[in-house]
Amino acid sequence: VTASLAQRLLAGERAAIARAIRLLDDADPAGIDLLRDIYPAATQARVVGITGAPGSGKSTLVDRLIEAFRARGERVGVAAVDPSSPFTGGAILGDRIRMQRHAEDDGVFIRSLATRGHLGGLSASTLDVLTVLGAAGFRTLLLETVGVGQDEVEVNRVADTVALVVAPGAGDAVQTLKAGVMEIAHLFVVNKADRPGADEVAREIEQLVAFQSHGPGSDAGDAGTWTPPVVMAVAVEGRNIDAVVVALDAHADYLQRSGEDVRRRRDRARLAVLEAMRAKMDAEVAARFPGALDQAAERIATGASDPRAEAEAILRSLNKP
Ligand SMILES: Nc1nc2c(ncn2[C@@H]2O[C@H](COP(=O)(O)OP(=O)(O)O)[C@@H](O)[C@H]2O)c(=O)[nH]1
Ligand SMILES: [Mg+2]
Repeated sequence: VTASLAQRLLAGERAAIARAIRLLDDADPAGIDLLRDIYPAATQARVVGITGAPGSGKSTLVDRLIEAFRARGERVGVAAVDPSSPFTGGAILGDRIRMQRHAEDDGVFIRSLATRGHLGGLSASTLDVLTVLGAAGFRTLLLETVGVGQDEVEVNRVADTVALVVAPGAGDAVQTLKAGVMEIAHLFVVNKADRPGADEVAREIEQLVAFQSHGPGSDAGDAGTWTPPVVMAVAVEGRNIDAVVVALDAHADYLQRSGEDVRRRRDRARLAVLEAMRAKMDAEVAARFPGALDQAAERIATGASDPRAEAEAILRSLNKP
């Protein structure tokens, strides 16, 4: 008797992981059945978002974090939605060679999501990949996303912990943080601490954190509040990675003590349902009423109708058998 795909996946078999991701990508009905069988196992994983501007050193840091988590025996899954990521072929050759040491490690699975269309945008397929990897026993999932606006807010909804990577010399690095991005971070990594200006960047971030220490990133609970730590690192040399790991673990502890982990898991489930609904509705409208969206758009653009009325009309026709 051959084991089912779900069984092979739950056992962490690499070929089964790749096949599962492909089924879900193709919206194969077998993928939906599979999800039902593997979903409970996936909820055990913790998702760590690594975000920040292109070039700040996210992929280099991810590479070092893989090393650190592997050293203590954890299996690590990586999903990279950064189009400039070495994981996705966008970087210099040296980086890619460095990654290859993980390619032969069964405890590591790296998946690039750059070819998905949206630049860095999280999509249903991102959530699916995290589910598959979590179910396959990768208990720590690193999600690298390029830090441009909306995606950083999205990563906060998907990840349990978000680390924002900032590098000195990025000009308006701290200015960008002030513009609302910093609320989503549970941890700041001032990377490239070998470069001038790193101390100053760290100090400025610490001041900002102190100033708004009761923001959404530091939800009050029975276990008190969380104040995002600021950690300096030199990812390229593997310096101070231990401190980043300590901070990540401290946040995981905080989530558990405060019950925030349950809340975040619920939020993530809600997002997954909405994503699935949207995808299904899109597909159904396109299949059953091709051109309906274009016609609606035309009527709205010419002032003959409005978006709500058109949405209602499309929903009504979808509900007809
Ligand atoms: N000087 C210095 N360079 C680094 C450090 N970390 C990464 N880099 C370099 O910064 C560049 C961008 O790194 P990468 O990890 O691809 O950044 P990403 O776009 O945020 O993923 C690469 O050339 C890295 O080698 C660091 O700590 N110090
Ligand atoms: Mg990258």
